[in-house]
Amino acid sequence: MSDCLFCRIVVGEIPADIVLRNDDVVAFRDINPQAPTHVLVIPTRHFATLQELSAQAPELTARLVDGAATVAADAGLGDAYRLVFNTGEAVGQSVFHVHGHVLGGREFTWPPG
Ligand code: DGP
Repeated sequence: MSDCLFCRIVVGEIPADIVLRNDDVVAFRDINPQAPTHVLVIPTRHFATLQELSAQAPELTARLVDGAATVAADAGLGDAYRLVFNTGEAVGQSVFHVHGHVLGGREFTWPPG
């Protein structure tokens, strides 16, 4: 059994509110939402960080970003959403299976905290 939390969500060992699934990508609602829409988009294959993913599987990186756009469209966000990849513990990455946060449905400020 994998000890990666998000790999276990991919195979259904841990339940999640899944909003999109295909061979390459799974998207599910964040357990601790920071906006009315807060969905995590992950590749079904394990890569720890965005750097690893983009270096080893650039086409999958594109499909992940496309999955985020689909999630945003399905949530009715139009083209107004934020896509965040925390990359590294120092900036807040806590789960080391690459994931994009799709956030929307409220006002956002810049720069982020
Ligand atoms: P990050 O800090 O960028 O690594 O984001 C990890 C996110 O994962 C965080 O927003 C909370 C979310 N999360 C952690 N555990 C679970 C879980 O078991 N289920 C779901 N749906 N989300 C989780």
